[in-house]
Amino acid sequence: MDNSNSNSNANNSNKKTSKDQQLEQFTVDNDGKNLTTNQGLTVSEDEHSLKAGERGPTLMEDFHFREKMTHFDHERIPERIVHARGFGAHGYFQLYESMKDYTKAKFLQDPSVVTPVFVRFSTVAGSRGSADTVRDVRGFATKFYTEEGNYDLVGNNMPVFFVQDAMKFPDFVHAVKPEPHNEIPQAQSAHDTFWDFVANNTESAHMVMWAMSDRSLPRSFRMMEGFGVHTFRFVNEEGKAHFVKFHWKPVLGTHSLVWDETQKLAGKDPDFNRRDLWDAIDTGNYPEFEFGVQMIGEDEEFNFDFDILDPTKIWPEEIIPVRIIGKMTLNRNTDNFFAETEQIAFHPGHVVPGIDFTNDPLLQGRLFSYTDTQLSRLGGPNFHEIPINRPIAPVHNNQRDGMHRMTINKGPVSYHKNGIAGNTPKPVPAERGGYEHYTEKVEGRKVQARSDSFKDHFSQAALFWNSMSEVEKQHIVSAFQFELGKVQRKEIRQQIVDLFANVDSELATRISEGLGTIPPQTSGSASKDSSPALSMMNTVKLPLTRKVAVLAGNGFTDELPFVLAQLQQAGIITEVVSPKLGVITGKSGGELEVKHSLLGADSVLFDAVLVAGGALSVSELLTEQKVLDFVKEAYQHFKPIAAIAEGMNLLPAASGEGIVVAQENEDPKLFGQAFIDAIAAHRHWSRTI
Ligand code: HDE
Repeated sequence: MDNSNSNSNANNSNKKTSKDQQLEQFTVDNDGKNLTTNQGLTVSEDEHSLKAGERGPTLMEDFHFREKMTHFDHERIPERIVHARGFGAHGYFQLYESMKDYTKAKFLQDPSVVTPVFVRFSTVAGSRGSADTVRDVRGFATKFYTEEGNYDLVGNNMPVFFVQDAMKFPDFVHAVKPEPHNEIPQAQSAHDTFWDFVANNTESAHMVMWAMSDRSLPRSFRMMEGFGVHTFRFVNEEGKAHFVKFHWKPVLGTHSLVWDETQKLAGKDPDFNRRDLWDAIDTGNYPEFEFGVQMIGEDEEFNFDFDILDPTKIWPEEIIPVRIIGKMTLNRNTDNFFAETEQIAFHPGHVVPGIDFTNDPLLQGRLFSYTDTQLSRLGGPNFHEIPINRPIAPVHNNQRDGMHRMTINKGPVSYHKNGIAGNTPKPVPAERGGYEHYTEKVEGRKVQARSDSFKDHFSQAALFWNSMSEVEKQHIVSAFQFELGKVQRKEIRQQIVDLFANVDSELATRISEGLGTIPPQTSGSASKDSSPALSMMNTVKLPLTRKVAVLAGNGFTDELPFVLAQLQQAGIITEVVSPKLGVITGKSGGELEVKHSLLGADSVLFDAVLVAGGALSVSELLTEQKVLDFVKEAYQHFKPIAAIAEGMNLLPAASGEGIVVAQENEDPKLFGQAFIDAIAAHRHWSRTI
């Protein structure tokens, strides 16, 4: 496909990074090798255990059997307490412009420097084996392997969070996870304890708006934004600091699935988002994300009507623009899911000189939690030695021993200060690259309290609501209704309706419809502010890598191969779906390989549908009753649908937005282009309203 619009740095896209080279030392290829035990002993038999007689008991002496079984018995490690289900890939990051004026971070100085990265995307609430397409926040964690050590940007696909203080995180997670008495429901917020938490913790209101929006149903990991959420600090060479918020902007734009589709996908392809990422990288359609920063001076801290330390607040992009400073490209799939994606250990406290923290109370708590959790998850304090976690920068210190220690530290010295080793390893002063914490002045009494400036829980929830298009608003209302419909306790449903009246009374009234609740009595937020950047309607729209189901049978007409070539030229993926696998032959003898039988394919697996022309082809398709449902379902999910000539007999509507029909003798090129435009538009919402 044509990647020219997106991959300006094609030279780097297939080059091995320093991290790739480091990992190669640990990579083993068993292909063509002899079978051995873990002690390197070549074995002669791997199917039959050692027995006293062919029908006798297995002998303790069979060390190969015992080793094989013991290893197997211990294959699992605890899954992450949150973000258990994830998917990762390797890549690299490169700057567009030097950020020298703002930060001394080495990887943000020079546009020619290529920094290796590993990214892990995740859902939050579900277990490791849960479905990809559930309604949930997505994790977006990036490890930059910089020359100065690892920098982890451990973000989400939503810019705010449910709670303001880390003290409340275990409570929030307990509420959203399956209920403890029966471990139901899996990977769902649609249950009593989650909504009871929301009803009693009003600081969640803004994040709940995001969670009920289509942002929780990403079409692809490649099509979602990423946010650092907290306010961090950039510190430059002179020691001057700026507050900074981090953003990832997907080159393909931010796009979502629809709710009905996600529920079906959870059964049809629980790995939908994983597969999409894997396939994209595998076929050279490398996912790309631009890196953006919002910055404000230290002296501007109190210039806003929100507290910049409050993680339930955004900095509206219209007030503080996002400056795009670089791009990340993901260009290599993992060799081994467990070794890489499962064992990677992120931590917001992994920083480099030039990047520092703020007193955001959620961030402060995270700085404790992440190392702590790895201790039990990865079995001890040496998880930094696991290949995927190793920095490419050298590691020298006096930390020693512990479970699974791999490094063989030489010599008698393991303490500082020392005379024997000339007082090495030695600290390096900040002027020469040693990390120095920002010397922020702090004063105050020890209190367990929250600043009054954190107490506005509704204005930005209203800002979000006000910024939505009518379609997005309707989806939010439906999401609330679905979720609350699953809540058994009536009083919780009522509390939520009353709570969201503080955000917007129209929103609360609409939620209330059909829930058996009393419509809200209060009048709603006074805020009428909006931020166009929050609406996904204003995102980038491209047809690239969209997947089209091509419904065709034997006897398809000549326009089809022509249009397929045109779509492929535009970077669109086309897959033929037919009653039977194998090859189908067109009217003029051309052949097409069938990728899916109708039995194994479903419209939810595709972004658009194209029905071939030809009376024979259409009648063959109609031998499978399912074909009509296939097209109808795509229509109901607002997807672009195109048909060539007789193919239109399969469409549920002859015309309308996102329906493209090629009449006989029409120039197929014009038809193809109209379909490409319809695919780029993603969905055709006028079908709802
Ligand atoms: Fe996390 N979070 N989190 N989180 N988080 C974890 O660390 C935690 C928060 C995020 O792909 C855990 O290694 C606390 C916000 C991602 O491996 C754990 C608080 C944001 C991932 C943990 C938060 C995140 C995690 C579980 C509130 C967006 C997956 C396993 C104070 C900015 C990383 C692990 C991966 C994972 C704690 C809130 C993002 C338990 C205490 C806000 C993307 O340490």
